[in-house]
Amino acid sequence: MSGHREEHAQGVAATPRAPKARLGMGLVGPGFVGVHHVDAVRRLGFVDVVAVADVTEASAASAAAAMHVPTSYGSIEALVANPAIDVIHVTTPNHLHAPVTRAAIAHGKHVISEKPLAMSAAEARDLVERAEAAGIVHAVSFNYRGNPMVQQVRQMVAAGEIGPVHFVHGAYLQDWLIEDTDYSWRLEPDKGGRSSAFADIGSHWCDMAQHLVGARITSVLAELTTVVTTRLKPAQVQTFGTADNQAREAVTIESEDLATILLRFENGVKGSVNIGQVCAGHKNDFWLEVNGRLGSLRWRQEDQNHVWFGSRRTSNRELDKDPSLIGDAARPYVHLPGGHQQGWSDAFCNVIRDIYRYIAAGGDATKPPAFATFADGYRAACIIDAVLASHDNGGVWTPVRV
Ligand code: SOE
Repeated sequence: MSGHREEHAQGVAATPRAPKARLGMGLVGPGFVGVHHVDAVRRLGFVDVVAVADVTEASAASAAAAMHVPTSYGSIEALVANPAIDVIHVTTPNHLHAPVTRAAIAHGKHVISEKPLAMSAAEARDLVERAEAAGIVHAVSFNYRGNPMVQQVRQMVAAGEIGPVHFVHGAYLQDWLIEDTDYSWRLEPDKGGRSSAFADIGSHWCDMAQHLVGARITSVLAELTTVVTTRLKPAQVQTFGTADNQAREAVTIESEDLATILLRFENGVKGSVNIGQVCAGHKNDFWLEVNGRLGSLRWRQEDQNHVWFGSRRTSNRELDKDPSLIGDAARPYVHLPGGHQQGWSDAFCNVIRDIYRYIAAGGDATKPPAFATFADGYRAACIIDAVLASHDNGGVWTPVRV
C-alpha cells in the first residue's frame, strides 16, 4: 500500500459561506447520544444550543429542561425553520434520519447525522445529492475517528511505518442485548433498518478500518445470526436500559445480534471482523489491528490512550497518548499531558470541534480527516446493503455497489 488516497474529497460543501464567529445548534431526538451532542458543542465555547425537538411537546420540553436548553418543539418543522439555528444534529432512531435531514437541507441548515445515515444505500445517496446541491456542510458521527491514538495509527500507516499493509482484523463486541428482557428500537426493522448490530456498531468498525488503511472495502462475505430470537418488549423502550418491572410483550426478532464478516479492500488488503451485542462481559469492546510487513498496530477503545506496536525484529511496545511523543497529525486531538486519560466524550468532542470549526470558517478550509461526511455515510450504507445481500444469498462474496 502506498499511503492514503485523498479521502472522500467530494463529500464536502461545494458552496463556501461567509465565516461566522458564533453558531446556533438545534437537536432532533434527545435520547442517549443526543445528550452527548449537546455536551460536545457546549465545550466548544462558540456554539449556542438553541432548541431541542422530540416527538411530543411534553417530551421535548422535559429534555430541554434537563439539558438547560431555552426552546423546545414537538415538531421537526418548527425546529428547522428557526433562523437562529445554523446546524441541526439528527440523533433520532434510524428511520427518521432521512426525513429530518431532508427537512434541514431544505431550510439550508448544515447537518450532523448519527450513523447509519439512512435506512438504505439508495436513501443515503439521495441525501448526499441533496446536501451537495444545497451547498451545506454535512457530517456523519463516526465519532471514534476523533481519538488521538486512532489518528496516530492512521498517520503511522500512511507514513509507511509498518510497511505495506496486508491484513486488518478485529471486533466490536457489546453485551447490552444478551438478556431476552433487553430491548431497543434498533431491533425493529421499520425503525432501525434490516440490520441491527452490524448497522449500529459494525458501521463504526468498517469506517475505522477504511480510515486507517486509506482504502475502501470493495467486497464482503457475511454470516448473520440472531441469537436471541424472542424478546420481552417493555412498554417503555430505552437504549442501555436495566431490568425493571414493566409490563412486557413477547416479540420475534429477525435482525442480527451477531455477525462474522470477511472483507476485501480495493488495494488488496484482506480483513475480518466479528460484531456482536450478545457477548457477555464486553461493554464497548471495539478493537482493530492493522498488520504490515514491518509491524502491527492495534487500538482498543476500552484502553484508548494506548496503541500496541508489534514487531518481529524488536520488542513489542506500547505507544502512549503523550503530546510530547505523539505525531503531528494526532497532537490536535490531545488535550491533556501524558498519564492524564482521555475518554469517549473527548474523542466525540474532537470530531464535533473539527466539524464546527470547518463550518465557522465558511466551508472554505481544508476538511480535517477525522470529520466524516455524508459520502462516508453513504459508503457505510452500501457496505450494510452488501452484508445483508451476502447473508441472504447463503454467505457468498458480494461486491459493495456504489
Ligand atoms: C449502542 O450500541 C451504541 O450506543 C452505539 O449506537 C454507538 O454508536 C456506540 O458508540 C456505543 O454503542
